[in-house]
Amino acid sequence: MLPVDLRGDFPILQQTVHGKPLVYLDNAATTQKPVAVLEAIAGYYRRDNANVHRAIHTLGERATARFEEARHKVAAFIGAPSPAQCIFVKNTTEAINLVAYSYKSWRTGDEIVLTPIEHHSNLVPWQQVARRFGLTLRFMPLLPDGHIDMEGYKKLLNDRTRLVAVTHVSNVLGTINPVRDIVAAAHQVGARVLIDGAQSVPHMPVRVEELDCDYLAFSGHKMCGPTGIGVLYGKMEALEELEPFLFGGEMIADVDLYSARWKELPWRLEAGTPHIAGAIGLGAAIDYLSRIGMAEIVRYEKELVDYARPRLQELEGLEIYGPRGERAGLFSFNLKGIHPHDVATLLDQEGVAVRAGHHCAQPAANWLQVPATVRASFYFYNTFEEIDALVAALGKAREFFGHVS
Ligand code: C6P
Repeated sequence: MLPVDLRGDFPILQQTVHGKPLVYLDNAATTQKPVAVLEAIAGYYRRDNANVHRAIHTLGERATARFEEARHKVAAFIGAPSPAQCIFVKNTTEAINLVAYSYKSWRTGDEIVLTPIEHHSNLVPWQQVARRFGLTLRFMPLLPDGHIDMEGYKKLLNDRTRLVAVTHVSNVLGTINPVRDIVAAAHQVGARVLIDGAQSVPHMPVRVEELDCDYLAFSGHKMCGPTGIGVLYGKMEALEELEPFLFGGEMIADVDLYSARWKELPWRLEAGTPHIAGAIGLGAAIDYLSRIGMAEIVRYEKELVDYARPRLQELEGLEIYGPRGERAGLFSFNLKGIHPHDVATLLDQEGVAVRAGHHCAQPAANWLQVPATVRASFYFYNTFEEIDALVAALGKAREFFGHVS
């Protein structure tokens, strides 16, 4: 258990759905927001709302200070040496696209190494640049449980490998990839490494200097922050390799009629008015998570996984995908003979919110050789009772479709 009951911090969790207490198990899609985050956003709009980095007046100075303070919090949270290395973007998707479109030194024949189960956000941008610049995509082999075959991965690396882009935690299988080893091997051939941290940064301590990654992308909304704000971290030299692809206000140092010079990092890569309230909300979310402690969150989510696994396994006809051992706080599964969308609809009738589909990772479903799965994903505010409710609702779904043992 967590040492304190945090449920009261989340007003949204105090409701019923179809007459049943809401059991929110769709945290990999997005997480709920504590009062501290809601108040930080409202407080900014009530007291400090102004544009940043331009106004001389008091509100402008306050807004700028709070926005940049949020950047400091982000940097401290992931152990970035400098806040200048943390670029505010919309989300993980934009962070990855920013690297894909801004990287200025692609050479025809360069290779990008991925896993075959990446989220579309860490696949499609690379397909696009590969097409445009004549690059080749290579895919790491996986072991039957979804872990990366590290020997097979290392064999793919060569002097043409320009970038390795890999998810830290799979949003479909819950596998936790050995990113530090992946980075070390890639660096031996001089390749850069981008870590998709969408499903790791919210759930475990992630320290960029320990991982030694060149880029890290993550989203605020998956870690108790608001939607519309995310982060691209980069090593200074890796960010210097990015040529802005959005031009306009905020990113400009000086302009004449025919040319312009950019500001320094991080603003060079943040054209236009940023999501100020979003950054402040993300800062409040980071404060909130830090008060609980990321080590505590990872420990408690492991308890939830250990509690859920045998109970799910006991359900006849339920097949769980992904690793048998350590996994992140999510389970993708199918109930034999029942379409995942039907399962999710029936669970919703019981107040249980899960996701069904390919989870924006269609190649992962192909790899599993299923069209779709049901996914229950946990966060620190979930309880053992909620897992019982999930298991009971799955039992009902099975009975409803006539699969009683
Ligand atoms: N996965 C899910 O339900 P955005 O949408 O940009 O905040 O995050 C994209 C993304 C990138 N990588 C991984 C590993 C992800 O899981 C996600 C988002 C959600 O699985 C929504 S599709």
